[in-house]
Amino acid sequence: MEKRYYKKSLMAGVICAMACSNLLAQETEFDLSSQRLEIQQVLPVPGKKIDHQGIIINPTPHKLTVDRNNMLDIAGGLVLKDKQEKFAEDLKFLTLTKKGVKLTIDFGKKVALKQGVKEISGAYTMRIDKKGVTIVGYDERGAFYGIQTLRQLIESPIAAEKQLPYLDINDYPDLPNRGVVEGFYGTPWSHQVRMSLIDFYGKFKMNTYLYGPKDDPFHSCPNWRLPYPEKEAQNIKELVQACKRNRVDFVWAIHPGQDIKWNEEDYQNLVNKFNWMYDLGVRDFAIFFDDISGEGTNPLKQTELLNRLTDDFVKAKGDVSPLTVCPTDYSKLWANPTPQGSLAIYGNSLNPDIKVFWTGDVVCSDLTPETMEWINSRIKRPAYYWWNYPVTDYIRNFILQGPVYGLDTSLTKENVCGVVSNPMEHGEASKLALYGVADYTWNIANYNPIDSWERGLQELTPKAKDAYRTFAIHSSDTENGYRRDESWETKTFRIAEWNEATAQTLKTEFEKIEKVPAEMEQGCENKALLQELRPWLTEFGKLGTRGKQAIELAQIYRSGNDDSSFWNKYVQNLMSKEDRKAYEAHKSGTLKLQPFYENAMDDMAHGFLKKLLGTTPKDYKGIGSFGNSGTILTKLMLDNDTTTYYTSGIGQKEGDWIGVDLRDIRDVTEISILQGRNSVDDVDYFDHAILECSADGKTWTPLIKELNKQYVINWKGDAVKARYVRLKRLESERKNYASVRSFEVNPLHVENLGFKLESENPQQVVYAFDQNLSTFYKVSNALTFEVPQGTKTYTLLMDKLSAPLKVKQFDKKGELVSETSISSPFFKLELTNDKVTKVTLEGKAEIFEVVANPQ
Ligand code: LOG
Repeated sequence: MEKRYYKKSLMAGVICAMACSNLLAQETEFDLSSQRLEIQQVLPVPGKKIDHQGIIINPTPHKLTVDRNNMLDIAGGLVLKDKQEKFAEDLKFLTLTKKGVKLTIDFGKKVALKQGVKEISGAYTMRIDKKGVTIVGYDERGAFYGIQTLRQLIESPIAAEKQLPYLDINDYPDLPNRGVVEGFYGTPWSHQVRMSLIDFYGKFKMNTYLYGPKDDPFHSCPNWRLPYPEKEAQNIKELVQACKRNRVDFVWAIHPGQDIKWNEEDYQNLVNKFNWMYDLGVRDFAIFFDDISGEGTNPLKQTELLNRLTDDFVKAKGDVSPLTVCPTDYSKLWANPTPQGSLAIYGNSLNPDIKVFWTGDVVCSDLTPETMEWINSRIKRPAYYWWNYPVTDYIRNFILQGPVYGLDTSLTKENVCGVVSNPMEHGEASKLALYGVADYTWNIANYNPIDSWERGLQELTPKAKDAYRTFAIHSSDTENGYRRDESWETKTFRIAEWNEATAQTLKTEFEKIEKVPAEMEQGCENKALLQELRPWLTEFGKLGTRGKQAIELAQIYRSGNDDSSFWNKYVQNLMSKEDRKAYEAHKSGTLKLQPFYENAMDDMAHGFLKKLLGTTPKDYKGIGSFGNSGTILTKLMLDNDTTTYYTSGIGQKEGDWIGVDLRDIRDVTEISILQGRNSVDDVDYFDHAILECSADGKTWTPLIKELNKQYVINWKGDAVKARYVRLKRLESERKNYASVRSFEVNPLHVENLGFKLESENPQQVVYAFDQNLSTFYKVSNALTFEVPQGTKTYTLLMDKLSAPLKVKQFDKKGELVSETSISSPFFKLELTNDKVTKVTLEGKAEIFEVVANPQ
């Protein structure tokens, strides 16, 4: 199901507001000078890399004391004393022998008490000394976690020679519920990926896997009432078994709300389904009421159902755990805050054993004490945090590989009863984030985002860590969603701020990026991970190449003495329509790298044309009041392509505006704007607006005082001196994004050119003469233009030519004066004599500009 549109129809404004959390800081009066920069507000990632001195254990243990002077030699194997005979299957990573060093494993309240193990499920101690290795768990799960710690210790660099240092660990989880909710829209995980992930949860001490993929029809509509077909049922059985092996609770969730009837029949349907699932081995259940509309949203009915199921199903079975629920009001964004609201109803009437999900202030948001206080006071219990990260179902062209951060480190289980991450449909590529989530939920106060991420990279790609790290650091941001920091070690710049050392460093980084795809193919042993990453790696490599070439090009540009070579290399390094499509489908580097490339190319094009013209070219820049108004995204309304558009990416509000900066004060006589993503029924536009202009960016003159529900805006009038033109929102109820397909000021018309033209496309031909290199005209057969008096030469700036182009010069009588054939995209055409009155270009070409010169 396509996420965004689904949401739009069901819950207006949900998605539009979900991205707002970090960006709403843009309230203040807009500073036009800051529009020159990429304005990207993201919080930096906290923490730093630590030297673990050869011992890598994730999640970070609470108490660990090491005596490096004494080592236990395990090269000869270990003699197992598994006091309760539970762990034979969990020790395959060890060599077990009949004689040698002892490994004692035990658990239970009594022995735990003696060893000082915390009275918490999952707590354990591990001691290594001359007597051997001793693991004591508070419960079976605790002992299992002790074994995971031992395994990681043995895999750590310190144990390379099969020697373990003497040590003492006393460890326990901070939160009782830690793990993953497979709760995204899109292709559910494959069975294989699920099995691999379940082992991953066990290894890193996560104890919960909630099964609830939105696009599993037997979890949600239309088939929630039906049993799983045989194959799927068998798979679920296997998942339950895999979870058991890994001491993970397999929680099967149902999503019945879109068509549930609050009657006895549907109650029975639900119980029947739960019974079928019970028969497959499921002992933990959840009901999700998120993203629904209609009758199903009724909180009284929801709580009634949950309470009845608790009594008649959960308790009656005896071996089923308390239920978990995701309420319809799962985020503060639209939750009714009053004592009559659904959350208060939950608080007052829902069985206190039932865990209640919460996604925070918006759908994808940080976990803060404030948001927990807000929800907990209403539902009267510590909520269960559903963290919508690294989920990408609302930005499927991204693959999020950045650090796990935005989770407050002062929280305890009194504030939040658990945290589950909702990952990407790319299960293997989600492991990097899950490694961090495992760390945070286990040891909150000591959570160090950067360090955890560095360890995660090493864990996932031990033989290609550097390559994976390079990809990951530049593949963290969402561009238009839950913003994440990206490329934080990289400094980019504008061509005008050139500094040789910075340029060299950036070039080296691009060269590194170029090599990443091959290095990952070589060194990434997890082929399933590689397969998920591959389309992004391919695009990432190309970004490296064009970034590097942009810097090489800048060197020619700055030397200023080889126009032909500059232009040839410039067009070589332009992204074609196909390149853009491919990049758009698998994006990375959106925070710094691609903007560097775009800005560098545009700035050089502008400067180059300025030199050729001797005056400022007529291209202009997009500006506005939104967080992304200063970014390359505004180019989409200036690209002469009405199928692409700039979008604010956050909800509009009073006073918002979108406009252009003409770079110089000009006589403005005509403006054409296409608002919205279409001109028929789109919601992403200003439905009440004013069109105005300004010379200084401070005093604004209205051109059209009031526009009501107008997608197409045209203004013509007496010349007004202005540098800025904008469309500003007036009072309105609307909270959608704002989008603009096209924003043209003083569009050039053939009749105003001052010379005659013969062309195949009179609408477009002006783009070859508009003193603007961001537009071009495509010649399919021929273009003829009249030579104005005094012109001596022309410079033709074209895209790469697929075949030679003929240039013919004619005199007044139409006689051919000369003919040349050209194959370079840069051509200086000298007119043969002053009798030449017409030039014809014959062939196929994309002409960015025809520059006429008097010399
Ligand atoms: C859905 C979830 C989806 C996520 C991110 C919850 C509770 N439900 O807005 O299935 O993956 O957003 O797009 C959601 O978050 N609703």
